[in-house]
Amino acid sequence: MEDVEKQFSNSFGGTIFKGGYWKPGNCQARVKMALIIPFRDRYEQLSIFVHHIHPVLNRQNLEYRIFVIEEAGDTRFNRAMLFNIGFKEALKFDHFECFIFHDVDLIPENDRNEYSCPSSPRHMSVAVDKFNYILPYTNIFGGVGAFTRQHFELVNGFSNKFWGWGGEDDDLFKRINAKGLKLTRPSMQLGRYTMIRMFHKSAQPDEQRFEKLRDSSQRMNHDGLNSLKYTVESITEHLLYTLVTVNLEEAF
Ligand code: BGN
Repeated sequence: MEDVEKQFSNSFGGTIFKGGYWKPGNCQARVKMALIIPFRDRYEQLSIFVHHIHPVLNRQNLEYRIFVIEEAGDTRFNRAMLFNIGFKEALKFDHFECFIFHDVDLIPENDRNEYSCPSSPRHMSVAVDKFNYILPYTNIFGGVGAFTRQHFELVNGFSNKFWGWGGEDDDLFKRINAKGLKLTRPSMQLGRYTMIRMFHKSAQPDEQRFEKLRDSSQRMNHDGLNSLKYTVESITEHLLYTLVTVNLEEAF
């Protein structure tokens, strides 16, 4: 990470970045975007990610800040809750209108896959090398997704009830449908991603995810942004990202 930081302070004349914030110098960006990354113990991937993503976002002339939301303690990983927290904490920093929810291990291959928010929610990582650049199933919403602030609030964010791997993105897909929103996608040429693969132990699957998915639509109005509970341990503005470390309490 230190090497990556050095490289950015040189190549951009030290003008950008504190907390991973940037805005174009020669034009006014239409909206402010918050890029939210759920995180725990994946520093190698994070340094590769920020190394690649900043230049892409700069070339797209976006005004943005990168938030890394780190789950402290030994509670099971809750990707969805970390996204919800990122949404809330980002709004304490600035009036973001656009939110991109991003896994740390996905690198966009095509600069023209826009990191902005279209008029309906967007699944951006449609062609990932790990899945041989095809959609593994039609309703998949994993990897990278974009929402306007208004739409994310409308679906009450993600469910907070998925602990461990799997299902939370499928649940979000159901929320979008239940509110009559339509999921959009870039073409398979634009939405290409490389997954940074490392030898980490993967998270244990949430064994109850199938049952939880069955009552998605009944839960959505009381399980999400409006029932989110967490405590912030620290907020640190690193050069290339804002790190928000939080404690969660496992509850079902
Ligand atoms: C699916 C997972 C998603 C994940 C994709 C891609 C579930 C729920 C039971 C059907 N869904 O199987 O969360 O994004 O794989 O890895 O496990």
